[in-house]
Amino acid sequence: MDDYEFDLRGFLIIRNALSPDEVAAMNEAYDRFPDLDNGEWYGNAQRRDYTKDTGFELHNVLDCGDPAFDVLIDHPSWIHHVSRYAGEQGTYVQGIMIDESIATSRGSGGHHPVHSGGHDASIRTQYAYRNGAFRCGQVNVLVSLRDVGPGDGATMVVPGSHKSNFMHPLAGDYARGDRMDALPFAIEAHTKAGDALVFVDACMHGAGTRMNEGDRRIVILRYGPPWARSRFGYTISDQLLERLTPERRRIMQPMPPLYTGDPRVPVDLHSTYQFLTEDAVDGGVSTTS
Ligand SMILES: O=C(O)CCC(=O)C(=O)O
Repeated sequence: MDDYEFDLRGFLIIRNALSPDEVAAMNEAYDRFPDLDNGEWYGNAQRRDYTKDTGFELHNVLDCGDPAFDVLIDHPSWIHHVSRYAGEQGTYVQGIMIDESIATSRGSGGHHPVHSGGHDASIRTQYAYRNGAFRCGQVNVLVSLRDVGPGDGATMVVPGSHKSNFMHPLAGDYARGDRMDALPFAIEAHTKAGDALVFVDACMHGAGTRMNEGDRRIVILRYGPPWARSRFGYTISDQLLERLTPERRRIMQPMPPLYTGDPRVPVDLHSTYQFLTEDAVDGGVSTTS
């Protein structure tokens, strides 16, 4: 059913993805965020609001220094979904990585203009299902830390738009800050604290205007094939890498250079990629087939 819904609509909602304790721990971590101006750093995370209306957006939050968020990296509620949809399964580049993680907090009047759509067809925004396998360029997981209902500025999606061949005629202008509240065919994704919205980035999305008082709190995780890289060039601190399990490190750390036999890449990292033979580790180029 999940595969059917994801293919049909481009998104699905996993209810109660986080436990109440996990939600509480992350809300406490939010409360510890310092007041930051745009561009300022908190550990290895940086406030970088997408637009003047999107609110407080702490990019690279997984590396802000607060371990409360570590559990998100490979959370059992969605790691199999993202691996299945964007993990290049069954190929020589099988794997998954997170290249962006953002803690957002948005107050009354805030919104996020609509963007993306299947018509773009860049590899990163691609949606594809071929020969029995999903080949998504990017899958987003948006985890709600507070209930998001009518008037709360919910994330909005245009169901099915990941397969669209045309740009939405009324998409407006992202840079101008056009709002998507009344965009035909767009719907709000209402969630409870702990729910996770999973969608292929190719599905048109954004967020409606928050009308209610208070702040919406969502953590955004962008998963993609392991060859992807951060657009903003954040590096991963030693502090984060040291405290992570090997499984979590593999998701956070970019794939090692392939086929180069680069002596700087530890052999145990090569061995995590099952397609590489001993020859490849030694500098050869052969792969298992
Ligand atoms: O803030 C939201 O709900 C939408 C976020 C969004 O559009 C994005 O992460 O690309």
